[in-house]
Amino acid sequence: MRYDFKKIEKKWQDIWAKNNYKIWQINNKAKKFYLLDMFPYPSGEGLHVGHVEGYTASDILSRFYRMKGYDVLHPMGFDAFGLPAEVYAVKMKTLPQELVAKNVKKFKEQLKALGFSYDWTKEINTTDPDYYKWTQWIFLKLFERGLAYEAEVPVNWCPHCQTVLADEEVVAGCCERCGQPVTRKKMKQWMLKITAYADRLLKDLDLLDWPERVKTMQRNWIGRSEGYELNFKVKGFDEYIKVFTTRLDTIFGATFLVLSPEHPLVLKIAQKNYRREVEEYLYHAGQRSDLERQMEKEKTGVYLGALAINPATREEIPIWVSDYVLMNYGTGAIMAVPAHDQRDFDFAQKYHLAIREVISPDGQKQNNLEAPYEGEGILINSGPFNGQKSEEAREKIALYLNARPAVNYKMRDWVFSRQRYWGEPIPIIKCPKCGYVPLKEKDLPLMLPKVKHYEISDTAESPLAKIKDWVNVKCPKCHGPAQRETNTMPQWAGSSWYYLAYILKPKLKTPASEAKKFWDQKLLKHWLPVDLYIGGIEHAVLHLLYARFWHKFLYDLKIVPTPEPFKRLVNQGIILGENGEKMSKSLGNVVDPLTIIKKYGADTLRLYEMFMGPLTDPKPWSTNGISGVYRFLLRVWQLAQNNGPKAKKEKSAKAKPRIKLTPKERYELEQLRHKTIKKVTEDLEALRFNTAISALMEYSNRLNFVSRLLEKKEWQKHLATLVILLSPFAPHLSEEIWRSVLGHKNSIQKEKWPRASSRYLKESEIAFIIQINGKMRQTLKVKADLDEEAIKKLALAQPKVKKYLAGQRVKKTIFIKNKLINFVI
Ligand code: ANZ
Ligand code: ZN
Repeated sequence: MRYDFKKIEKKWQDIWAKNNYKIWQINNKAKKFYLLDMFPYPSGEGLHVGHVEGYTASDILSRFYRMKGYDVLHPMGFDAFGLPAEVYAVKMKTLPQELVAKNVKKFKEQLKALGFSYDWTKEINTTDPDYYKWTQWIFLKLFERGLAYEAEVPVNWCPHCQTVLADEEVVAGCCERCGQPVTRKKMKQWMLKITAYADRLLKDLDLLDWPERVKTMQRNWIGRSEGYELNFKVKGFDEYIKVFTTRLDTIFGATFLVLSPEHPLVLKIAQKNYRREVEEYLYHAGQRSDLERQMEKEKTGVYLGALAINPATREEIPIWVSDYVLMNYGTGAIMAVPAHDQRDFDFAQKYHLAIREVISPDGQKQNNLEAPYEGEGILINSGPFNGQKSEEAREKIALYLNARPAVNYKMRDWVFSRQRYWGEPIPIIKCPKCGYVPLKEKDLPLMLPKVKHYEISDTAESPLAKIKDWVNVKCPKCHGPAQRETNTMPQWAGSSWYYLAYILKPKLKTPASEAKKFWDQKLLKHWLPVDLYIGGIEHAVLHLLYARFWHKFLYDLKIVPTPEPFKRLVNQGIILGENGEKMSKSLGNVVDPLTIIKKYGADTLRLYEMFMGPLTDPKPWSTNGISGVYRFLLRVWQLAQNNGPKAKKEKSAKAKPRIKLTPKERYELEQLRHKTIKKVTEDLEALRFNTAISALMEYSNRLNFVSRLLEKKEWQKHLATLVILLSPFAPHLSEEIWRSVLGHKNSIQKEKWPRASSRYLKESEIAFIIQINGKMRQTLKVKADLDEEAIKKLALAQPKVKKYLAGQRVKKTIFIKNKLINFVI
């Protein structure tokens, strides 16, 4: 029989689907495993090999843990809001709704064609009104607690995508999506106060079994910084400039102050003769985003004509304005210490400002001021603090000058509105009398109306603003005329809680006014936290930070029982093109998983992607590798065909007499069986898929070699073990052999995962005894089954033995295999 993978794979996929995936459901109150994949954005392009990599890994583990008796949650859904669908729908003159439905259908077909064991009864889609009803509900709760607010803020504006972008979506000054430069604009925006959770988001990273790299990225993104705030008196004004510094120990070297262009005191204290220049500077700075400002190498600034008093030295120092100081960090003003800070140093050099060293690496050496010394050291030129260590001086100077400890974060509040159509409507009504009026829970979902035109007006209003009968409503409070918010939520909203939606899928239709019923505590307590989350590194700070924030918020509402959503995170490595470069259309090195499935089958693709190398490593595609894996599966198939009970019957007429294995050979084969069980089990637990596959190949090679020499019963035992261990990787082939060849009625998936017996795992090394004249002189660890010649050689090389035998003649040697050798002298 031919290995007709097309027929086999289709057959089992249909059977699995027919019983509504009940086969994947196991009830076990005591042992659960929640295995989450990063759900895809259903683009028109379909699955790529990177999806297949992560999804195969999690599918293998799901099957493995089910066979180990765990109640496994392994769901899939679609993250379908967002700009690409909208842009594409406009281009194709269709509705995003229809486009998404089409793409989801295609994605599901592809996922099924890979044999993934998803529980499709838990499928979710972020654009389903029953789903976004709850996204809107969470927003209302955030609003209720003051964590969602509207503010006029300078935002990143992408002129190409015509929408606001979160800081996280701006990469090196350009739009993450389209690559065009981002500009600055002041706009009224909905914001989420993620900064209120900054400390907890930082601290609780310690609870997580996540890649250190991702944790570091989040730590840096949150950017906690401890320092002090203190006031500088402005000469001739009743005003103080408050600065934030992490290096209060350098204050005796603070030779000027710098204000951010947006600092409210700039125009107040600028002297008359300097005003015009200052105003011009402010205008130009206003055109540039924080990011552009920070990336600019050449520092610019102007003098305000005003002076401040350094509280430590009592000197009068000039006050400047420059855009290297950001308004939305610290206090928007700094004390500049050019001798010990690169930016201040550059600025002072350019504008010939005083540079005074106050920290010396060793208390003696001076730096000649060719470059700033930014490290810690011993204070010099610092009055009563000379000779102190910089780390210690900070606290003392703070007491001396009355400076307050302060903590700052790099992270900003999350800009949460988008001026586009294809997103969740924000459930807020703006009433001229009552202000912001949230929708009542019973009025959720606030449905996204259909629109004809997707263009954005010059005033940067969302396409929803043009649907007057949707926008104009009665105020729920005063019943006067009011208007709906027309911005929509960003793409990250729906994905911030989707792992909860899978758990609650059976309750998704609950009316929002019965929220208590929806957030089923029994279900949530059973499944949370997610035990293993597999996905790409690209979500290290966006999705993974937002989801943690929402989870913590829901934890505070006592809706979720755990402080963190994802206990363990694993990032799969990127799959590169055959040439070792990143797969891209322009390089022509993109591999389409469907082509591979057609040519070799899903089992081969699954197995190959796991065999390429460690899951977390980047690795290049190899066509050779794929056919190697295919040949392995083909051999397993042939192995089963040649030796199954059926095959035997057919051949019985001309059967040759079989030569049996010796008992020892049989024992060794049994040992290999147990060793393979142990190795595959341990490798799966540690996500070492590639080495598990190697072990299976080794076992199957050996079986191939001896298969004709085994009794039927024994043969079946070995074949069963092989296919059970193989079944998480290559589920179709294994199921086919299990049922058609081995004749089982139930799915292989219902089989218990085998256990290795320690009896067979004994070290094959033995302690060999060396005697001289019958007296034990030494034991020697050696491999089992060595012959006399080999043992003799080893024994005679031992120093101890040499000593006893020195100058003697060995009359006789007695050798007992696997036990002892006796030299008679
Ligand atoms: C004096 C000083 C001396 C500083 C020195 C550094 C070195 P992090 O670690 O990033 O928090 N700073 C404060 N607010 C700023 C703003 N809005 N825009 C730009 N720079 C700002 O850095 C804190 C340091 O960055 C602060 O400490 C301040 O410069 C500067 F030898 O104060 B420092
Ligand atoms: Zn009103």
